[in-house]
Amino acid sequence: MSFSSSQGGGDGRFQLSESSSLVITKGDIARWFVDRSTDAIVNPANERMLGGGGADGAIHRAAGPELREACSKVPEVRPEVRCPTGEARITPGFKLPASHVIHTVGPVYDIDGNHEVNLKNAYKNSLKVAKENNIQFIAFPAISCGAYGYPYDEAATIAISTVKEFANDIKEVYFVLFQDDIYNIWLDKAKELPQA
Ligand code: AR6
Repeated sequence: MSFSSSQGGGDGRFQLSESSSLVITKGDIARWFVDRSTDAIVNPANERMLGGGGADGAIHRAAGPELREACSKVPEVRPEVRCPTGEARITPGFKLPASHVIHTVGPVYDIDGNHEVNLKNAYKNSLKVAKENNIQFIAFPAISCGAYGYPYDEAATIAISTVKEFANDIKEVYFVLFQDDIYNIWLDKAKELPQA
């Protein structure tokens, strides 16, 4: 793997199926890549899809203004909504090391009555868009665990189980996690996966 974690520490590698692995690592998702052609990072965006703070801000800064330009061309499904909560859209990565960005929108924990389903859908639809675009390597952040306020433990359960269920046909699924506490929770949850 070409990506090196910015904060050091060991990566956890787990088998999801015969053909897919899961890697839990620390670092900045805007710097992640594997092969620069069949790899994608997932952007925890908002429904407007024109940038924001957190990981979204870091991804747009690293990609350059062409990313915002490409996002602005994604058709609105209703005024100011290019990607409804739980759905996913794909663009090129422009100046990012990874070749593609899959934009998804997680639920705002406190105000979304359907937050479990919507968080699951954000992971599931990102993987679906990845497969439709022949992505072999995909990196997720902890969707909704920043500005959107999802409790880490609950989010980890949904993230790992959904990836386990829908990662087939993708060689490697990464979680690139910025915070030590979230990294440790994700690692513990992944250790519960059955291994051959
Ligand atoms: N690499 C990896 N993870 C990161 C990075 C990074 N460079 N930066 C932050 N994180 P958030 P959300 C972690 O707020 O909760 C934006 O303004 C962060 O520590 O980025 O889904 C959007 O435009 C946290 O664990 O996404 C939306 O409006 C996780 O990424 C809204 O925030 C997610 O935090 C989306 O909120």
